Amino acid sequence: MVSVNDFTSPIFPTWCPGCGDFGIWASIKNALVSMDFEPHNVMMVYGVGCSGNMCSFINAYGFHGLHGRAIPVAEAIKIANHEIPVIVVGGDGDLLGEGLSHFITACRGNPNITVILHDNQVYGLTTGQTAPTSDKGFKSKSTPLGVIEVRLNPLVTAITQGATYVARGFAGDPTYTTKLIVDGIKHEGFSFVNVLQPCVSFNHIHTYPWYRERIYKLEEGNYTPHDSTKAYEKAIEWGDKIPLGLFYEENKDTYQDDLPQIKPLPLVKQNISNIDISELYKEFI
Ligand SMILES: Cc1ncc(C[n+]2csc(CCOP(=O)(O)OP(=O)(O)O)c2C)c(N)n1
Ligand code: SF4
Ligand SMILES: [Mg+2]
Repeated sequence: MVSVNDFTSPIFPTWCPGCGDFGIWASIKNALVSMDFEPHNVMMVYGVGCSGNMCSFINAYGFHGLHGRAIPVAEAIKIANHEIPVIVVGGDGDLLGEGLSHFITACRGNPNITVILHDNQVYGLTTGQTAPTSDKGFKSKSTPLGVIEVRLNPLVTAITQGATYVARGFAGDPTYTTKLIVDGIKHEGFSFVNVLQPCVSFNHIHTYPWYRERIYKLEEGNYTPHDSTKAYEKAIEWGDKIPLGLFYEENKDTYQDDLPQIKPLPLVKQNISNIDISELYKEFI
């Protein structure tokens, strides 16, 4: 039996005390344990940021690449071996700024991977610049007079671009976030879990108490997550009331399902010892 300790690396996190990343860290480890995965059969891919630094704090296979490029790496890993779970961890700057086109492409393609987004509405690691999810008017080092653009809504983007599992958790409620992550990993297709994450150092508006006064769970009402129009209506709710939970889910073929080359066996298990590339090689000499 695996335990949380199996997924905990010897390096204690360097995050600021009280950072919401601790709650997401706990949620991810609890999810992996509850699904009975082992560190050697899970693949984690990280963006660059405070969020991505989790690469050093989780004991599992990990890839810490370039800012904004975690999703294409994860998709390639899934194509190479579609038998292992592939999980992306990244920030709002990483996944929705530098990496936005990859995020949209993944929503459209439905690769069977899970993306967990630390939504703190700032660039934490680089000490507090505006992120795509910052509210209009948010003052930061990079926008001292306030952000001019309207906020990018990650849930709306995911729902309207075809993502097949779209959920929102809160870093201050790791038990609930764990459940959303587990269900996301179980989902066959692209699963997206946006996690509201207080950044105690650089976002003094969206604090734990600010969220606690506003959040409620979708399942407490009469909500079913299979209608994209209703999901959109819930996804734009932001202010006095902020919904958490599963906004949308649907089943359709995954990117991997549409690749005949990997149908019989994962790519990594295919025998390549008697493939003759000499004819192909001649084209390059
Ligand atoms: C190509 C590139 N551009 C910019 C940077 C600098 N950089 C490092 S982390 C970061 C932003 C991190 O913000 P976010 O993705 O929201 O993660 P957080 O730290 O908030 O978890 C930036 C701009 C970089 N490393 N690489
Ligand atoms: S800067 Fe913000 S996001 Fe980064 S570790 Fe500190 S509190 Fe967390
Ligand atoms: Mg951020």
